[in-house]
Amino acid sequence: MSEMTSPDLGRRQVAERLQQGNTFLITAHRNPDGDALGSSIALARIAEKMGKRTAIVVRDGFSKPLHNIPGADRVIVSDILPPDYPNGIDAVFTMECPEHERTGFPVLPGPVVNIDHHLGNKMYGEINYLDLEAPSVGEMVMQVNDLLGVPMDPEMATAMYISLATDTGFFRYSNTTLRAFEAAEKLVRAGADPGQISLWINESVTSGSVRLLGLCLNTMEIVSQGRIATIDLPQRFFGEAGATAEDTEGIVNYGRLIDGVLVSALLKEAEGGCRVSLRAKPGVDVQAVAATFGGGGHKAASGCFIPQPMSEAKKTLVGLLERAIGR
Ligand SMILES: [Mn+2]
Repeated sequence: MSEMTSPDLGRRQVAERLQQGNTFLITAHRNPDGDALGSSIALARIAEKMGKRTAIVVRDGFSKPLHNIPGADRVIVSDILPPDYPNGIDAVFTMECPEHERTGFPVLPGPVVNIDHHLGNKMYGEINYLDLEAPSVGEMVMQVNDLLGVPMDPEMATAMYISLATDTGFFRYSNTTLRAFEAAEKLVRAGADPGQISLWINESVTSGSVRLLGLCLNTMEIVSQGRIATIDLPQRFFGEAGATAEDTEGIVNYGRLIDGVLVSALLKEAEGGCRVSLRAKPGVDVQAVAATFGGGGHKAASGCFIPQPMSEAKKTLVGLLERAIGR
């Protein structure tokens, strides 16, 4: 639990735990994205190739494109952990969760293996493999596998590639480092197909999600001398668009497309307040803003819940964002 824990030590400990245990539970953060799912599926596949038993359980459903990840059909979406939990489980892997609460499950203390690349991770695991430089958690899993030497197959490589591609915005964001390209090279060599994966992820959304995007874009406001874009998603839009909760992926990014906009915020109406997604251009830290409401994420991509009605929450949020931007 020491703050001195280096990624190298964490990686070794994760590899050892996979070798020593037999039955593993893998979970990830609520509203799982491409990295949460890609890293979970890749880890399960590695463990299974080692002859271990695994189950992947996440709290919320996910967007249609992510169902194209080979192995997505084995991800269990459930409000509860398996009935035998924690009996007979040698480790619970929490993928991409800065706090164990982020899983949405009552994860008990004990053999928790925390694998993450988020700033502000609480180091709550028995093993904490935290690598802030990692382009994605799936890339961290790839590095664990490099230690284990399990032969990479195309399915495993595809899950890891999807984690890498989605977390780097398909190799556009500032985490698109040399390390990200080095990982991509390995994964393509192992059978990941970038063109096919892009079709699966970028061009396989539901019609409802595009209609929902249209409704949301019409609400966009650009404030604070063009530096902040806000987008509203009231509950009624779901019915009007024929969309589901899984269809909101990526809407927040549209504000950031605009020249001069430094932060884009999506405010989703929810029970007792709004769920907020924040995306920033380099130089602005939205993680700090999300943290004031108990949320978190990365400097460039964070989320939180504001217990206020939409219009009020927007005012509060814009005030804090203006301070984060400065001037
Ligand atoms: Mn990630």
